[in-house]
Amino acid sequence: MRGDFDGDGKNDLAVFHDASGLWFIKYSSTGAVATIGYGGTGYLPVPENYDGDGMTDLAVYHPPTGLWFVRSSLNGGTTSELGRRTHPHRGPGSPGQRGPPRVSLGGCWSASRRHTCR
Ligand SMILES: [Ca+2]
Ligand SMILES: [Ca+2]
Repeated sequence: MRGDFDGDGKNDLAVFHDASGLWFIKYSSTGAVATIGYGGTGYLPVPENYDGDGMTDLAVYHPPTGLWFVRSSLNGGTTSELGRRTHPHRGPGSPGQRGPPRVSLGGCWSASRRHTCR
């Protein structure tokens, strides 16, 4: 699993151990490994940035009950929600920066007529 839990723009390595409900997250900013108890047996890890602050939030989904638990990186508070397992991708997304590549023409360009360039 990967996510940017510390918000430095780089992915952090994360492992969820469901038997103990422990998350092991290696923060890319410091290299330190954090151990956080969240979830447990039968829970699926679904980390995502749910609150839109740029940092991935710890989140687990419990299929038997259909409950989601999201721990906001903003205030550390847990939100639980009943819902189906659909990936709630609702972030702003990146608009992308596509466009024609900028090519320098060197200030000299001729289409059909002959030009002398120096
Ligand atoms: Ca990071
Ligand atoms: Ca967040």
